[in-house]
Amino acid sequence: MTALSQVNLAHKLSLYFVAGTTNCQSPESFRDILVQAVKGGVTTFQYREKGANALRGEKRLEMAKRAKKICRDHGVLFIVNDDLELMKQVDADGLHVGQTDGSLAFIRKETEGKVLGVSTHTLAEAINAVDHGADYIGAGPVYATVTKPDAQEPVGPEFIKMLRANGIAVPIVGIGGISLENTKAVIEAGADGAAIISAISQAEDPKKACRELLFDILEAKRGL
Ligand code: TZP
Ligand code: MG
Repeated sequence: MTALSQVNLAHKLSLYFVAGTTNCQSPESFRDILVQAVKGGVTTFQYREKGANALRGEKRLEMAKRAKKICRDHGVLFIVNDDLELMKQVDADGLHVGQTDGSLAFIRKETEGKVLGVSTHTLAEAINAVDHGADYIGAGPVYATVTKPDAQEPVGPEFIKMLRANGIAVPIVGIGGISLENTKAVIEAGADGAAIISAISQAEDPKKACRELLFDILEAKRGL
């Protein structure tokens, strides 16, 4: 990735909404919330379909296509979680994987020309992700979260500061328990963006929540 495209990616990751239908009341409300979120200023969206009632097969493919269209219509980067085949089928902008989603060397090869994000919880994982060509890394959970039942211990914003101090230069998004209460602290610690599920998907007014989150994120990025 060139220096210029890395700068663009860092900007594009500013307000990073993550969701699937199971984070919303129904598939219909998922679509509705995604539309509200992109109207509210989300810059990246990750389609993450997880859990017992997650859509599978054709339904999942159809929903991914719809989500991609909503994103494209609003200039929002569209990333698929975990599922390399789905990423290819819908020609998403990129893929996001965790530490147990397969060989990074293989995944990097299969995602050539796409944005690749990797979740990390330790410095060693972050270095390994960068060495394998990750375009950005997810760092977290920053704060305690109830959204991911198997989430590890929170690392706090200090973790992001530590990654920067140790030379991790690729764009970083913080994830886990991020809300209006703490989003500035995540950016001030050195993150380029905040990845959020519940503070958007469970918000009374997702569009307003996104506007407020983005305002705080951009202010923190400008050092205000
Ligand atoms: N990875 C680490 S924490 C988390 C994921 C997917 C869940 C984030 O959800 P929320 O609701 O924004 O805490
Ligand atoms: Mg995963």
